[in-house]
Amino acid sequence: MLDGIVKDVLSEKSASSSAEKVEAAEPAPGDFEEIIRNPLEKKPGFENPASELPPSFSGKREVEENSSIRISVIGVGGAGCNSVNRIKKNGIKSARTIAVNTDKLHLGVVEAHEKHLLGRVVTRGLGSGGDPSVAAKAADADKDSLRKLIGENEIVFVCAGMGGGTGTGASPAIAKIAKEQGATVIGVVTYPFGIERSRIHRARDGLKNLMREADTVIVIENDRLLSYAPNLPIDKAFAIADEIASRAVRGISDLVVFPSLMNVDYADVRAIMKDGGLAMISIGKGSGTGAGMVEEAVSSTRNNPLLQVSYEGAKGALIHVEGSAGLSLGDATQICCGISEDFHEDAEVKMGARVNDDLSGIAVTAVITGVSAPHLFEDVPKAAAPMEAAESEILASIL
Ligand SMILES: Nc1nc2c(ncn2[C@@H]2O[C@H](COP(=O)(O)OP(=O)(O)OP(=O)(O)O)[C@@H](O)[C@H]2O)c(=O)[nH]1
Ligand SMILES: [Mg+2]
Repeated sequence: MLDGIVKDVLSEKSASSSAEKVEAAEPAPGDFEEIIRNPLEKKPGFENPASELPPSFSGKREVEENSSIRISVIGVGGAGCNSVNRIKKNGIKSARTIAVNTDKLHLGVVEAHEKHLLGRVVTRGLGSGGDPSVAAKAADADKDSLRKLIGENEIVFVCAGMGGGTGTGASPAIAKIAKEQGATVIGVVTYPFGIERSRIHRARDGLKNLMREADTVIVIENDRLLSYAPNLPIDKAFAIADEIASRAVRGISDLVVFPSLMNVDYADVRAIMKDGGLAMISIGKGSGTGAGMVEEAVSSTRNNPLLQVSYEGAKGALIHVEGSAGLSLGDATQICCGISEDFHEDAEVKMGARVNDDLSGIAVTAVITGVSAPHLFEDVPKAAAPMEAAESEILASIL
């Protein structure tokens, strides 16, 4: 099945510029394979003049009015802003979106409730030149305006791609400010492809810094995406990573803000995400009914983690089960038990269940905290094997 999807993907027109990248369309709800297939359909560009953006958090119009839970999603750098763009275009109602970048051009083409050009005096809107220390200086110079921009929140998501300059260097400072102002801070970051070489070093340091400031950091390994679809063009792989980040954020955010069949409240999310450390996300699906559907949902969720980890010892999980009107609490509970069977005995596992009539089966989104992935922090071997042609092509399109 995957082969057919990859073929579909490769026959699509490829996007290479950042401006094109941000226009990748959002997929319909469904399983991981659908996420791979759907980001490829292009939508016309959008226009979002600054004058239409809400002036402040209190001025936000699209966020659910009854909610007393304030959630902000901050995209930092190119990848982070692309994720936020997707989250905003997917129509999030439970959170405010903020795009932050040192690159004025890219900021101009992304959609968000609010935008901030980072370190205007340091970088003059021209980007960080791939240097995290420049981005850290830019964040430091903008400390006061960032404090105002971020404001007080219950939950703040900080989205970024680790390995470049801006997201890697500025995310920790932004996470720190959000936390100082009272939020539970959840990082959602991608880890570069193995072939991005020097970026791996930067990513490793950036991830360590971010983990120091955020409560939980969800990592999506780009190499894992390619292991599901090895020949995927790079822009499609990024569109998929952005969609997965979008699902993680929207899943958690909607769970807290909107009532559902089985509710998860802010205290639940805080209990799991507070000091959650390294986390991973996995997406699964189930079709049919009864035991067969439960088994499929459990195995497809456990078998497609986007971070190479062992589940043993995992210390928490937030599992969101969505299904059509036939979804029973019994089935949802069994799915949850199956996914978490070998977690640490004191693991805190919370389940949310929601009826979604747009779905024909069951869709599962699981965020699992307290996992360990030592390979992310190991030194990258200096004498690497010669690059394959396909690898060089990927590298050329990233740099
Ligand atoms: N999810 C996602 N990841 C991306 C995208 N573009 C690049 N990446 C990954 O994110 C890493 C950082 O790239 P960017 O976000 O473009 O870098 P930046 O933070 O803007 O940093 P500078 O441009 O160097 O200031 C790259 O090494 C890639 O692994 C994207 O569109 N989506
Ligand atoms: Mg950039």
